[in-house]
Amino acid sequence: MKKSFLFGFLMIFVLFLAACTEDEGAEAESEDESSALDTVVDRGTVIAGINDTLPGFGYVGSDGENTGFDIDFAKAIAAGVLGDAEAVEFRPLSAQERFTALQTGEVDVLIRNTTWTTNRDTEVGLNFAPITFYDGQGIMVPADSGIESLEDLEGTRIGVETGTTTELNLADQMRARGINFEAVVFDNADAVVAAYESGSVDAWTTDKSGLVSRQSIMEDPEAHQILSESLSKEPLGPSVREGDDTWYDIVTWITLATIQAEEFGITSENVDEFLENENPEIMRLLGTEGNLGEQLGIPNDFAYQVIKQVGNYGEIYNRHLGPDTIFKLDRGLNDIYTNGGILYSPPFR
Ligand SMILES: N[C@@H](CCC(=O)N[C@@H](CS)C(=O)NCC(=O)O)C(=O)O
Repeated sequence: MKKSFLFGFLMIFVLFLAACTEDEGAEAESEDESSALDTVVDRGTVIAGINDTLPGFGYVGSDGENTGFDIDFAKAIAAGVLGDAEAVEFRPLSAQERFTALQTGEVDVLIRNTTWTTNRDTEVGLNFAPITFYDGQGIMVPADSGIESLEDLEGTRIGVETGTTTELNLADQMRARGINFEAVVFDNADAVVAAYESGSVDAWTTDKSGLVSRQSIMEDPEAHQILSESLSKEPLGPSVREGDDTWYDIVTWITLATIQAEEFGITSENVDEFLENENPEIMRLLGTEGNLGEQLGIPNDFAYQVIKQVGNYGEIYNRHLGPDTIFKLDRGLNDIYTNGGILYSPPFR
């Protein structure tokens, strides 16, 4: 009697558990249903939140087109998902606007010198794809100011943009070193730089990439110097809305495809020859064997399209920041791990 009661109770419990599991499955499905992937495919374009004030990273070129390192990663997503690197709509966003634009669905992806931090990953509701640029915060001062270190900034006014990690790091670092200064806060990069160039602030600070970039369009670039000290780690990369695993995986693996292609020596120039290659790892990457693209929900040749239309990581880097550009930025950490950097793709399998 007791046994059958126990059995009956267990059965009800098991059914209850199954119902719960089904509910979770349904929830996961409905999350998938609202994936940015469907929106992007229906619309026929990717909407990318970008910067249009940072030469080399995200800028409007002389032809009126958005161009730069970050812009190419947005194009890579369009190439991988839609087979057309030009199928991107660019939405320029200031530091303050960027997270709301992603949260509200105004943009599908944010690719705009944005630092991966805990708070952005949690409370702000973002998910970060792999880091595309390892950076650090720096400070720019007039070359003839005599300022050589952070300690020399005692009693100065320093310009900084609101809504950035820059603002927070500056406060942290100066407090930790007991340096008194006045932070003068602006809500866009042009305003900070204008204040600095007019002399109403003594120095200004942002990611070193941002300093180098903006220096290139200053009236007299030689008249300024970037202090050698770094105030922080600024790992920059694409981000998407939390809760959309499908889209997150797509943006992640498209970004990684550029890194893996560079490691394999596959470029936009030679990728067609690699279609005949019989190395299984290369075949899986290019989609000539296996179905990794289909597993992601995008065409199987996604990596081929990314490499062919946009290039591998090194090509993207060199096109905008490398030795043939005004920036001539050393690869440093932003090199493949086999070449002294820390770019490393998990396996395509
Ligand atoms: N990486 C930092 C800073 C990014 C940032 O937004 N920097 C400013 C200063 S250069 C910028 O790009 N502003 C562009 C603009 O306001 O147009 C972060 O994610 O908070």
